[in-house]
Amino acid sequence: MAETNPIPKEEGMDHSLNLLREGYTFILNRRRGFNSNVFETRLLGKKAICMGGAEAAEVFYDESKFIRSGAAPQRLIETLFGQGGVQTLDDAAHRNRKQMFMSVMKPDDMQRLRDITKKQWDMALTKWEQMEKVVLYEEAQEITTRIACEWAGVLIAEQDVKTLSKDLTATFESPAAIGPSHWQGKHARKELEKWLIVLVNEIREGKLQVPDYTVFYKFSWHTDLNGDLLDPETVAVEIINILRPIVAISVYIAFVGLAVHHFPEEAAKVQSSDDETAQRFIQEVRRYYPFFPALVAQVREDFVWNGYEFPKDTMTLLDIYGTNHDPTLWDNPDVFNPDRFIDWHGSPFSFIPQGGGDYEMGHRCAGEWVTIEVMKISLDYLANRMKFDVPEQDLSYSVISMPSIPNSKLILTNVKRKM
Ligand code: HEM
Ligand code: MYR
Repeated sequence: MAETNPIPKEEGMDHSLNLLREGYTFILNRRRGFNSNVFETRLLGKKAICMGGAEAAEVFYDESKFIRSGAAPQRLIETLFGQGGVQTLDDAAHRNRKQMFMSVMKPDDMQRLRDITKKQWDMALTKWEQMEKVVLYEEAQEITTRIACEWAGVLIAEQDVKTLSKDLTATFESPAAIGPSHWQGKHARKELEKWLIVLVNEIREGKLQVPDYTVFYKFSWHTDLNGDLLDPETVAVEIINILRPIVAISVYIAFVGLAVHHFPEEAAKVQSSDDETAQRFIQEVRRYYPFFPALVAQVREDFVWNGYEFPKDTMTLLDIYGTNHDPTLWDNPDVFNPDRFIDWHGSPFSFIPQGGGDYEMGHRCAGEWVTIEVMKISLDYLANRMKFDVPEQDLSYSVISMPSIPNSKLILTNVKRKM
């Protein structure tokens, strides 16, 4: 039997309030305090192991050690994930479902996405030229709602775009909120599921026709390990797992706008014709700004790692923000420097804004390529295809509220297309 040491432990009954007070920095603060990448605390009334760094991420993604079913807190399921969604599955059931997601992420799908995204940005820019002020985060929610629906094959009437956009936004703004904002997210999810269940039934009854390459078609006709269609509730949950995160890219679009404004010399390096400069800028936005704070899993069976005992069923959190700001992995992690990605030789576990490891086998974000494509086009518009002023406003963003969004939501004035 390997020798074991106790995991450094934070004393006290429960630290959920500290998590709310410290937000993205909760795990990193304690990793520094204990001088350890692993520590134990209590969250949501339960013992929790928290860890961060590339080695910890690799263990976290080892399927023989951690499972996802039963791991996510109810408030996350009721807003962000949905009941029975891919995030909560393990093993063969997870792989079957994940394959459904990856089947809509092929090169042709990415080309369609790029075309739709450019069209939507062009239309938005034409509209913005007529507006006195543009609130970028809010406008981006509408752009991404339109992109999401068109790309996924979910038809939506013009007059419903705003409501849909607000409902999808509520599902990712509300998981960590308390009171009315949290209830709004739960309510929005229920409404979205009701709407989509009707549409899925209509497709299956032949009352609705959609192209066979779309998310809507493929998910509606996907079969599980037994060869059965998914129940309409689950299809609705999984279509929302496409629509919601595409709208969540609006948070990153606001941060791209902020980065273009705060780091003009870096933005000047980004040329429309040069994909690599855009790619580096986008990677640095995803590393530098806070978005997804941490992942949750549960220990599958007792195991020992680095001399620490992980008892079966223990809730375990992986520090996403802190791994992307880990000084042992990144030089000057708090400096915005896209050039760090020139000849970058990181592992799939050191740069993890959207999770780590493998797409098909593990839980790594199915939409990472979608996110990067939409962000690159958004960057091209913000850095190369338009001019605007950024009037006096509160551009700060909190590392406490999750998700973090610039306080002013980024107001632009005098928007003009660059010829
Ligand atoms: C999973 C982040 C956009 C679809 C994840 C995970 C993270 C993440 C951290 C969890 C990885 C894990 O559990 O190990 C983000 C961020 C996004 C984004 C920050 C920026 C907006 C997208 C987009 C889509 C998408 C655009 C779809 C078009 C998914 C799905 C999963 C997932 C389906 C579950 C994968 C699984 O459990 O196997 N995402 N994501 N995400 N994401 Fe994203
Ligand atoms: C998505 O919609 O799937 C992508 C973006 C979601 C960001 C949500 C950020 C707040 C979530 C708090 C989770 C706390 C986990 C311990």
